[in-house]
Amino acid sequence: MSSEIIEVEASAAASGNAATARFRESGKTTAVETSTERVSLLANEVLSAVYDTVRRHEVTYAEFNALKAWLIQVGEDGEWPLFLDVWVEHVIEEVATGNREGSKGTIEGPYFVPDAPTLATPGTLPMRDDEPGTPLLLRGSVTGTDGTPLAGAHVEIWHADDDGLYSQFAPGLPEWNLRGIIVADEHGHYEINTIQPAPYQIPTGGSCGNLITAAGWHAWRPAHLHLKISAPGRQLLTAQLYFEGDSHLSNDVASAVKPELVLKPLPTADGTGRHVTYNFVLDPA
Ligand code: MBD
Ligand code: FE
Repeated sequence: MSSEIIEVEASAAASGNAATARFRESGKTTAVETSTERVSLLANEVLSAVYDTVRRHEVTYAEFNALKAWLIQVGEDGEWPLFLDVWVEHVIEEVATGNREGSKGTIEGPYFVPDAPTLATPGTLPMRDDEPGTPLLLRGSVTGTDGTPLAGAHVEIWHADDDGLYSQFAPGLPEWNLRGIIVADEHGHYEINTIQPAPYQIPTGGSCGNLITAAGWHAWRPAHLHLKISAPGRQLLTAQLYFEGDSHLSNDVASAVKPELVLKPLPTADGTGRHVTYNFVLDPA
């Protein structure tokens, strides 16, 4: 496994620009097939909502110009992925997955990187020798909604470290720190050793932070693990798991918490870490 240190400058613009570059590389923009009628309908409805707001609240030229300057800044900071994932993705995810019977998922967010190292189960995520944080053992099963154990399912996990930093989006971290793909065994069981992530503030030094400050909001997300669970013939499940007792469960800036996604870890027998079981159920493709 590579221990290359990826140098990313420690600023909101640097993490924003890294997220923008990752999005451009992701290929997510290539398969859009939307009719002119639908583009017109959606654009007109969004613009109508803007006109309503302007009329209802008598928005001034000064406010209009502040908006223009702010939108320009969002692009310069590379924060369109951050803005859209924090304030819009949750409703896209709700609509996209509303008819599923299997496990609940939630938003992906801006910090996924494909092609993480693959590990057999039980596996330990790549981490530094002195990685700070409480050890966490996450294990469970992956089955279909029909109850079939999904042998060889992929449990992909990525999360922030004890300082709330994601590898490849913050300076000085090994390339794949706290990122990996665990391959479930022949019974569909998986077991991952990692550390518990810290409560997390979205970057505050850029335009999204400016909006939060100007509006008197806060930048916190509850501590979370990001996951993508996949198996042939099943729908991809993109999820996050949270921790009972976190004070930001009820006021996540990204509105991405669901009660089904809250873990209740127990102390390990030796008292040094925590363990928890979580089972994933995948809908048919
Ligand atoms: C994150 O880590 C995150 O998960 C989301 C949704 C937005 C910003 C940073
Ligand atoms: Fe995150």
